[in-house]
Amino acid sequence: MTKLFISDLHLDENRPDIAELFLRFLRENTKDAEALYILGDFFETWIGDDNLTDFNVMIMEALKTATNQGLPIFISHGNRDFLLGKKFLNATGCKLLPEEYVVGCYGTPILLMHGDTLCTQDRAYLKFRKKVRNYFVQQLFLWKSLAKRKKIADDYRTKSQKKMSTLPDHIMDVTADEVFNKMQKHGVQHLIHGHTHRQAIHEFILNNKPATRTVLGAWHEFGNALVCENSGKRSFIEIK
Ligand code: LP5
Ligand code: MN
Repeated sequence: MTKLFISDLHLDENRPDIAELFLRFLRENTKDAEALYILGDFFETWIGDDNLTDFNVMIMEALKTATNQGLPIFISHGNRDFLLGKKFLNATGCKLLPEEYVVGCYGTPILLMHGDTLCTQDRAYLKFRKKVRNYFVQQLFLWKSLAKRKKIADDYRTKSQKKMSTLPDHIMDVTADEVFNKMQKHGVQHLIHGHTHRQAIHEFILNNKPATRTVLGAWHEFGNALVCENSGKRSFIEIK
């Protein structure tokens, strides 16, 4: 038995190749899995559950087929798709994870997060995040037409891309102190997150005991997933 973890697929109709990888992953890599965890930024952007494009419907149907066949799928909000809501969850059978969630992994408690809130040096982003995670700001956005919402999301993306090209690398990475804070808060020795796209398993000492921080990679060129086996082994697989 295994538990699977993926994030940052950034599914987008302009990249049908990534969607194809994901569909293949569902068909071929989930046979022994007792659960799939998607830790945010599954979609490139999500402007509301009513944006039922052919592409979005095709992905939602694939999720529905998988959950119907008995694969529990848990999904967290990322900084691109935090508007995934009840209608999406009802249509797909996916369950929404809270921002910070401790999963029992064959006897080992592991903290799951998207990872954006670990980047505490990125003050401008945290300010932006506070604004767009406000319930009323979101309702105002959702009242707009799909065309207007798409334009706003595209503008955010352009601004974000411009800004990222000027930021030093370390600002966009997690802050070590914040990683320790979150792990201490939840009393865990292990953390899995995405967002930074810097795929790795970092090993360190926390409270005089071995600890790990596993960073899931993005699916820009090929897919990748972390496989946690019931033997305790944790490793990455590539989906090509
Ligand atoms: O996404 P990524 O990884 O490239 O960069 C992130 C941060 N950027 C973002 C923005 C997203 O890319 C785009 C969001 C799309 C949302 C769709 C729904 C819209 C709903 C809106 C209302 C409810 O998250 C980036 C980080 C980076 O990670 C590393 O951690 O640095 O942060 C930013 O770039 C944010 C800037 O610092 C501030 C942006 C200010 C935008 C100003 C307003 C634009 C006005 C346009 C509207 C008319
Ligand atoms: Mn992200």
